[in-house]
Amino acid sequence: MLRTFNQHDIRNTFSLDGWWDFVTEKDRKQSRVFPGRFPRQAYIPCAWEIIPGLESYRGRAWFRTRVPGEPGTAMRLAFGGVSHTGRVFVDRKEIGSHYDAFTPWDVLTPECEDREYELLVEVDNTFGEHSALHIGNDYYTYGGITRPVDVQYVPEVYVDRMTAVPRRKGKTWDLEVRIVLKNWSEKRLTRLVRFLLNDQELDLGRVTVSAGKEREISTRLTGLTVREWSVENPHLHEITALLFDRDLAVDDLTDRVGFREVKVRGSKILFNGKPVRLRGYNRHEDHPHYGCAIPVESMVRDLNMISDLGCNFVRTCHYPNDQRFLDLCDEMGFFVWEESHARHVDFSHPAYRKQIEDSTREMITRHFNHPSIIIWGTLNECEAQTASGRKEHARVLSLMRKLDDSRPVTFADNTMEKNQCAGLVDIISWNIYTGWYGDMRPDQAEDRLKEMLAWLKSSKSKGGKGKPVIISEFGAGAIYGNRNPSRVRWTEEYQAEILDHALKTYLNHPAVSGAAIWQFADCRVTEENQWWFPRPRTYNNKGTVDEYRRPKLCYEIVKKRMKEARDR
Ligand code: ADA
Repeated sequence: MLRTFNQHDIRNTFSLDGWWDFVTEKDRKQSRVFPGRFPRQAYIPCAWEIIPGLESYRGRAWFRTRVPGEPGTAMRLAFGGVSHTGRVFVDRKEIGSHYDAFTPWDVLTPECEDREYELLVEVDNTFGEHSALHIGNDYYTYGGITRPVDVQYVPEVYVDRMTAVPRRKGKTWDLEVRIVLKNWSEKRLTRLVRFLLNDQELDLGRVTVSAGKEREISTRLTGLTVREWSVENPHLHEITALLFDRDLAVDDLTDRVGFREVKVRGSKILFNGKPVRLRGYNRHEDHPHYGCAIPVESMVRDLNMISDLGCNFVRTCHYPNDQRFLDLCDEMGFFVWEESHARHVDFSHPAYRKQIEDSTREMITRHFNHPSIIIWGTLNECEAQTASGRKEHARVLSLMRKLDDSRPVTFADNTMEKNQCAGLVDIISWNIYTGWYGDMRPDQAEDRLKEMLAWLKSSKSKGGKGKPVIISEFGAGAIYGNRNPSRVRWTEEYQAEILDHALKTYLNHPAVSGAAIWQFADCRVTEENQWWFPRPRTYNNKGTVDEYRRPKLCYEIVKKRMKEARDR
């Protein structure tokens, strides 16, 4: 399933997760366009790197299954994520493709017949001129159909998506709702639309959608007295859009909302009107048993550990996450900073502009309703120190605000005093590695913070003054099991020392609204980008736990400092 809850009672859907035929390009014998033989199978969702012999395979591969058609409907294939490019063929006819592993997408086969269809997906995880966001990086780009796949049978006019914005009005709430209908037929059709919130049902009237087009309708519920969402009490409300053709209910879409509001006021981040302090982690979607295709049970394990560590916050570095992870954050009560897919990307790459726009638009459009998401981020450690870089940051940040005016936006910066973009964001976010990078000692975390706060207050920050500050990354590397009283680099002792100084500084400083440790678990990196300093084991070893989630020495220190801050 694409989500942790059922989204359709009327629409006929089922999961395509499970065994698919599988062949890599290098295993293919024939040179015909489509593979004829599939020597093995893969269990979807899967990263092919978990298949012995393919641990480091970077190339193309094909997946095949069969899906039955349902007469009078269109077959909508909904992918949670394919890494990193998928091309979909139904009966050997290409019906769509998508770049970027980290956002959901779908393709449609109209006018289904009562028979079986062959579904082929060509997957590509190569780097090059075609890929600006998936590049050699300090995380690994896996290959495969790495998130769940559903097949859905949709009528001529169906509900494509729905967004709901809660607006706090004193003691009551308004809910701004937008519903987008799509018409795949060649006829102009009219349907009756109804909207449900809990037991309240609203008739939104008759809506006409032109052939092959989409149509947005909106409504606003006012004066609602509802249970709010918070990390302590993560109460969720179901919302449903219903479509009727005359008296017959023909389609539906259910999602969930949490009544909460996040705003920036002066140097504070306000959550439901009160200042909030974020304490938590950067977390990659990475595990040696699954690659990036992490099963929901393993996500729960990670979040249980992050909660055990006394944290309330997760940054989905550096890309949109699997929606089931976001559902869990909604259900368990975590604040989330979700970001569009970019780390150290090259703004001059020919494919960059379209790909970052698509990643940002798809992330916000499809992940809009998660109450846990309180911050949208983008462009991690990109070119923020030049005039052209500032223009690009302004472009992406304004796209985010256009898509959603209800959440603050930011980017994690490491250009520090050279940053030209502090005036563009709602929240200032710094990646600071005192004691690990540069020549400052671990006990100089406060000195370095003071330097940066002084810069922020000065005119040199070009409009950054007075904004909330999050320390979006800090930490150090340690190889699990490497214990040595010498406390040299890569020992667990040195990592713990750096984290202890950093946490005592960042969790208690009145000018800091949030702190996210880099990082929760060790993660695999790509061999291709080891030029500037080789990562031991070809892993980023800054996890508080290693890749198997085995706690390092710093675990108990982090837990102590986080809980002190929580209970203050
Ligand atoms: C940067 C970057 C992270 C990671 C980190 C590190 O801050 O944002 O993705 O590479 O450095 O481990 O050095």
